[in-house]
Amino acid sequence: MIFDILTIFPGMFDAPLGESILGKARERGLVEIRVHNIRDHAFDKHQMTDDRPFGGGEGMVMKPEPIVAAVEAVAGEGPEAPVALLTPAGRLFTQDLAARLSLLPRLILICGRYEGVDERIAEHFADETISIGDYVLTGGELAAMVVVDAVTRLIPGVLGNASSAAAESFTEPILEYPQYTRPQEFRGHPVPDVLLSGHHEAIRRWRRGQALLRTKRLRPDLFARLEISAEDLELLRE
Ligand code: 6GU
Repeated sequence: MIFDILTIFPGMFDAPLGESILGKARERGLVEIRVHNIRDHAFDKHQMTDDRPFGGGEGMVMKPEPIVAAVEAVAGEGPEAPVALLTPAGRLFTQDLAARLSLLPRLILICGRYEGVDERIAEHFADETISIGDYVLTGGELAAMVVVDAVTRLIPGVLGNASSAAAESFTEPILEYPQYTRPQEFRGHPVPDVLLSGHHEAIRRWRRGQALLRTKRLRPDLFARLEISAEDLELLRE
């Protein structure tokens, strides 16, 4: 899969996408991440990429022409690709959307700055708007990295297993169960006995119960969407 990232801060992408699983996936050719400077497509002598908002108000707004020029310049360099604008005013990024995006041959991501991007980009030139959560970042760059990370780990081969988690259309909306490793006791805090018992069935049930309880407490919104089995009910009562 190819990611084309359009940004006025290309330097932000230098280090973070070269390490660990993402770095390996790139080395192995499973993903290609290309970063493009929107400023290279600015047309005036000062290479302006933003301007004052029509109607007045605080902050600056990203101009449409350099963004569209950048999209058009990269569009030809590879397979057909949808264009997503990263903005806090976008559609919420979920595991579901990550799974759908991971099936694409290529994705073009436009990083907006937080004050805003001329609305004609979202309206007429982007196929999708994406926000990564209900908080405000200074720009879409970190959000783009989040999207690249979450999508890349779903590409077959990236996590070592050849089969695709993304191909499975359904991911259960539940939080992970707690994990422990050595030492068996750390500063007076022991690992739960059941994990040392060797009883695989008891461990499975304990993990399921912990995941259910944790989801119920911390994420009632997810818990409400869970399909609760008879065993789940039993585990929740314990
Ligand atoms: Cl995509 N951009 C900005 N600036 N802030 C955000 C965001 C995006 N998603 C959540 N907060």
